[in-house]
Amino acid sequence: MLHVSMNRFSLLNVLKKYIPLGFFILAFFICGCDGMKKQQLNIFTWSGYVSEEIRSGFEDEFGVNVIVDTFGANEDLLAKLSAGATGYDIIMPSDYMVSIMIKENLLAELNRENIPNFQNISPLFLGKYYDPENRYSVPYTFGTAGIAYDSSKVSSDPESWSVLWDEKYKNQFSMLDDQRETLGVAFKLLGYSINTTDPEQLRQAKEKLIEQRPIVKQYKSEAEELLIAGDVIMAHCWSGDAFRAAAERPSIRYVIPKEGSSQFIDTVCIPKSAPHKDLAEKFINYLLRPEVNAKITAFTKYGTCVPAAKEHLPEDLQKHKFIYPPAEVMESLEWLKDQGEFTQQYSRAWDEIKAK
Ligand code: SPD
Repeated sequence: MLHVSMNRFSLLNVLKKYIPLGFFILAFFICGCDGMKKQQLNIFTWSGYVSEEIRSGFEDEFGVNVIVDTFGANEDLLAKLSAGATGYDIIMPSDYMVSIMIKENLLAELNRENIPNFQNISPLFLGKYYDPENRYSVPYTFGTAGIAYDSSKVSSDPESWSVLWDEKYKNQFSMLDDQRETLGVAFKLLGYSINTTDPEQLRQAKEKLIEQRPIVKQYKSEAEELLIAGDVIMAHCWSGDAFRAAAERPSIRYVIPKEGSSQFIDTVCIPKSAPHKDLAEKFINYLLRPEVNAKITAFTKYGTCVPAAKEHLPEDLQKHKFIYPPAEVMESLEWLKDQGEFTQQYSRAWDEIKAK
């Protein structure tokens, strides 16, 4: 009996001692876990643009989670942000879309003090028309649009955009699912600027693409997937994606047709609505480290805007012709520009083409 009551006594003492600790642990799990939860960086970018190595490298070093979501055209990115999407910390619009987003008040100003590696960027890629003081954007990569083709299946090397109207290739090629780029092909074929705002020239380009519609296998921005799978033997394609496809299928070549084409700089920006702006600036600074930036080029196969990154790249990637076309080809390239109100007319024409 005595033994039992002593046990009760000591049990009571134990409870008195540990109940407050139990409450503390419970409270910690209920209230504290949120504070302990890893921060999350949400990236909205082009497919094939942020590798697993870049993603996990940042996660491990900064103790955060990184989520990557993708889009296939600048207009899709704009539509999502304009519709009120607020979760993204990092977005990657191209040149002309940066100027549209600045006008629409969708971008946050970058605090350069948090991005000391900004100094690693070549001045060649700074101060461009779309963001003259780079207050909102840093360059990520650069490239061109052209035709990727499987040289083992396409009888002669394409020289002109007109090959994409050749009935012989019916259902064997794809076009970019991108209104400015694809209208740009028709403008160039007709001898116009890709930035024309002449309604008659736009009408002709629209008719040209409507005429082409029945022989197009697919409109797809991720053309490298179709080329690698052998679903198409030719594709209107961006240079890095053609390069990635060629790495998998060595018979794939890339050409910029004689009529000329578009060139672009894709950038890194922070939306005004970003939930984690500080973390986003850390990420931008990380991307601008030469050794990290070299990994971007090695993965995306687009050009680097950080000259010191080249020291970390194999010689082939430092001067490959897919990335660095010869001077005479460069002269035939145009930058897509924000054409203000006329953009609606491009969109209307594009919708009509796609609806056919
Ligand atoms: N797979 C990555 C594709 C990136 C293409 N950016 C193109 C911009 C065109 N204006």
